[in-house]
Amino acid sequence: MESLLYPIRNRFRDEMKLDGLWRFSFDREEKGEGDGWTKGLPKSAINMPVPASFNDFFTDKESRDYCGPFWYECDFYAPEKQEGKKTYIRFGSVTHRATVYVNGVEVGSHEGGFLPFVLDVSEAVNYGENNKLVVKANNELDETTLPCGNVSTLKNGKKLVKPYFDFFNYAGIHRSVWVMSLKNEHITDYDVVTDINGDTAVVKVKLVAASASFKLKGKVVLKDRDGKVVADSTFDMSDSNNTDNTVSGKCELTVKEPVLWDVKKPYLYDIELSVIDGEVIDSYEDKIGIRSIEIKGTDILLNGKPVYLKGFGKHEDFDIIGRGFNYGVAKRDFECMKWIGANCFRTSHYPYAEEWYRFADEEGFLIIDEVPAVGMMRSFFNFMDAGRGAKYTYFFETDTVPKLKENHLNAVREMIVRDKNHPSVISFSLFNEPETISTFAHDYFKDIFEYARELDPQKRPLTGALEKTSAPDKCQCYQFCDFISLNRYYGWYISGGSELSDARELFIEEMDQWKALNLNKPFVFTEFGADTLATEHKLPSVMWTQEYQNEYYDMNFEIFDKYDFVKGELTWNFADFQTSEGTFRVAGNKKGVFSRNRQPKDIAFKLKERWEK
Ligand code: GCB
Repeated sequence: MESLLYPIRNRFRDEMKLDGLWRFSFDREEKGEGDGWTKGLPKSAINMPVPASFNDFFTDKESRDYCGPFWYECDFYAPEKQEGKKTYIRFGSVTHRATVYVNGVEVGSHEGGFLPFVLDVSEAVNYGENNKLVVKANNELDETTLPCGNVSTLKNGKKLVKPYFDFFNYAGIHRSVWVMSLKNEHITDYDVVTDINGDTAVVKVKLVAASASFKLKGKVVLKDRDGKVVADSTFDMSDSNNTDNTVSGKCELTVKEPVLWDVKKPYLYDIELSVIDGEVIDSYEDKIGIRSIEIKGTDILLNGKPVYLKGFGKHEDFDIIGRGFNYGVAKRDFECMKWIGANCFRTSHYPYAEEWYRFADEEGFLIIDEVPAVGMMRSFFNFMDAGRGAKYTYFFETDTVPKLKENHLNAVREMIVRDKNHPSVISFSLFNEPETISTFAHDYFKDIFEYARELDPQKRPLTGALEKTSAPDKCQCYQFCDFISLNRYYGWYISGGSELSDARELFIEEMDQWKALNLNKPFVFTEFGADTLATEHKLPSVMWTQEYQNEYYDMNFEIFDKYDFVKGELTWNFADFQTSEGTFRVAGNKKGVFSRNRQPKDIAFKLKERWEK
């Protein structure tokens, strides 16, 4: 795998963002290749902003709901001085898959729409000239893709994507694209693990470089916020990994009286990593936090102290730009989360743009980082069907499972490699609401969890979000989780409105069953919420009004507070968001605490009061 390090620029490294206006064509007849689009799009191509989803720019349904292949193109200049070095193109994400061409030469492809990929284009680039970059993307889903879904064909021949999940299937180049120039021998990766012992911390660093030479030395320097060196080490890069032509080395840095990274007190150290062959030949700079995260009994301990998770399940979702990353939207979201007293969010239901994690490191937020394993249940309304007790045990019994699992393992690997060094990331979530009650699901997830445990250098707690059918007496997968994550909608999908008192009884019944299992693990509510129209008020309340959202939350808080093993509440959802259309969705999912344009509903003030206590 190529390096997933976030691009930076320094004495040895160059990067150029290709964000801006690209050219774009739908490929309705799937004739792009035949017509030579790999070398450049036809004159009829239109303008398309990058990063963004293409869907909501259009004023016609056919374009918004387009399903199939679509193409992007841009030009970039490769300076002559970069010749002889390595040139890479790095995509933050292309949803859901992409094949990339430079000057008509295919340089690689990637499956999965929520994680970065990096392609070596050194041989395909013309230096001292303009180069044509073409991307063939595709947004179709099936039961092997992450997330899962399928494609149906209407009587008029049009394809329509059918997600098995409750968010709009936005597509496009959603995150920044970079051209990077690196030296032939360069740093490809590093891991950092911090052990805290009284007033000393040991920072263990593993450094990896693309090189065939065992003579290289590695060097790590750690500086505090004022730029003062607090520890450094020079060491041999003598471990080789022949499968990917890299060498690596390790060191341990002792930091006396470290300032720990903490919630809302996010102290970050500068880390400078270098490789030396007589002289420094490459370096990489980043920021790290010294902190510990562990589960002890029913507690989640951050730096040895219990922490209660308060916050949200979110989406990357906004008006017009869809799922495209935008710094302004992210900034507003962090300001809203700070205002309300939250300390945590789950990247439901896919890993977000890297900038979110860098932001959270700086702002002192905790992240449960989720892989795009959503829709692993053959149902468009699993949130509804679950309440009705429908049967799903066939999902993991089909011949599509080996491919699904391969994609799932790949996404887990890419997510952990990308996000492992962020102090904000306190847990990896490996699924959202799959079928978990069959032995097939058990065997499937056992392997997924083992793989993630082995990969994460920090050995963070692992979890997965369980829906209602994953009941205490039926679920065969909760034991893989270090803390149990429940998505529950008592008072919404189950006994809503005037039946809220029944919902309360049923909720208590289930919680008593979990309690009786004596798992000695923390429980976190990773979803609970009620659809609420920001325009609606009614006394007495009915479902969908702001008054009902308040009553629903009051009932849920009463239950959370009753069980001392409940160690977190992440409401569904931070903000209203776009979904597929249907009788259960009023132009989207309206469970937001904030509206889609990030203004508070009444419930926001109740949460603020509770969370600030
Ligand atoms: C769920 C899903 C989430 C939905 C939510 C809802 O259980 O995990 O993706 O949006 O319910 O609002 O129904």
